[in-house]
Amino acid sequence: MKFYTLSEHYFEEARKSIPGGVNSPVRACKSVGRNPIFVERGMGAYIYDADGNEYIDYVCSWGPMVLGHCHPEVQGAVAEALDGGTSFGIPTWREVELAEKIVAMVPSIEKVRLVNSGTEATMSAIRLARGFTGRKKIVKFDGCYHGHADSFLVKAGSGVATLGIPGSPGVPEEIVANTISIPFNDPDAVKELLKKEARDIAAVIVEPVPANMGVVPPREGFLEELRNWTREHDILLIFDEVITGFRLGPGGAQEYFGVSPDITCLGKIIGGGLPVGAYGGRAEIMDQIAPEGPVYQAGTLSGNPLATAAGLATLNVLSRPGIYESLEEKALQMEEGLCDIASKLGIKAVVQRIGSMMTTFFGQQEPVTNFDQAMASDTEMYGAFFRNMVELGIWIAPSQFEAAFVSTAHTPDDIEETMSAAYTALEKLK
Ligand code: KE4
Repeated sequence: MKFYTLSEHYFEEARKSIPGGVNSPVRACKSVGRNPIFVERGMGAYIYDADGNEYIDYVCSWGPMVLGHCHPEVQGAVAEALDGGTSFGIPTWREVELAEKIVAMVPSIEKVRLVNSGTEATMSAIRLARGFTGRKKIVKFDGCYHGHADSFLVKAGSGVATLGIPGSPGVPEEIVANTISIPFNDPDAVKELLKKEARDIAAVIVEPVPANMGVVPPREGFLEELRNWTREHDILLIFDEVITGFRLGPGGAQEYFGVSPDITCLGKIIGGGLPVGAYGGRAEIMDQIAPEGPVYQAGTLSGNPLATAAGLATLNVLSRPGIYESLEEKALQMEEGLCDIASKLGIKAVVQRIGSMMTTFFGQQEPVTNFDQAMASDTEMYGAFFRNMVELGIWIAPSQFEAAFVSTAHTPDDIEETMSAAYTALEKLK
């Protein structure tokens, strides 16, 4: 039996000075019916809460910790950078090294601008697209989440879906009037829209593998069609690879599917756990960004010495042979284990995985291909599963509409232990 005395006390205190006691809504665990734990530290695939409880971690900070916690090369790189200072607001060579690494790994990127978060990357990317095309409208897909910039809070996924907030107060309708959201995986909806509005559309932004309504893989050919139709109408295609970047492989989803966007947004893994976002693309587009061009974007801590050190160390490790094959093997072991348990216990659930990210949708028997279907999942069951797994020492995403991530630090034994916990957790729900 676990105790959460300190976590409970910390949460009570936190709510007195931080809205909801958290600095990002989904951490509050509201949708899964329990209060959050407060983490003290992490090591490898494990995290430890304030009361000393140990968990195998599949949230991995929502994706960044693809090498697990306290990877020696990342820690060492940050420690070394720390000796030289924390921020200058003056160019440093390591920013160029990280930029060059991103250019080398991501097929469609010739130039890249570093920022501090995924939200900054996506909001800058749509400003750039509007500046480059002279058009106003942006197209997104229901259930995709691109961060919390005003333009994106329309039928968004992640915390917006988790908390069931239709959009968000404070976002003027004039802003969202320029954002069109249509169903994912629906070629007819795309064709229909482009027929009517193509000339006013600056960009289509998409998570090439949505992971913010749970993991919903693109239908065969959907991304290719999106690429062809946008190119046909001189509309920029933006891949939001904040999650899939360096997660699905060195070149992310665009390499995995062989589809080349005009602009790519990155985050999470490229900071190795420290705050880094980035957006990049062809030089002719990126050279529109100040001070080279007229589209303004800036940031005090962009390219921060510690964050770029952590990011560069992470990408260097990920560039080594065998890394993604090993991630694939362990993630497959987890997917097969979960499917096996659900069928043994006769539980309605669908496991959807690409690479080392996956979601178990409860109450589903057919593949989940879009947001409406995802929203029909049994979130009550997910919450009960989450609570049982916490008691059994396994930390998964506190939301049905997120992904579980496997890191290089997870071992086959960790996965095995997780599967026996999942069996116990689900058996209790029968
Ligand atoms: P950040 O601003 O949170 O760094 O990134 C925004 C973002 C952009 N694009 C995609 C595809 C994303 O998934 C995100 C952020 N992801 C969520 C979880 N899926 C962050 C977790 C949270 O909000 O606390």
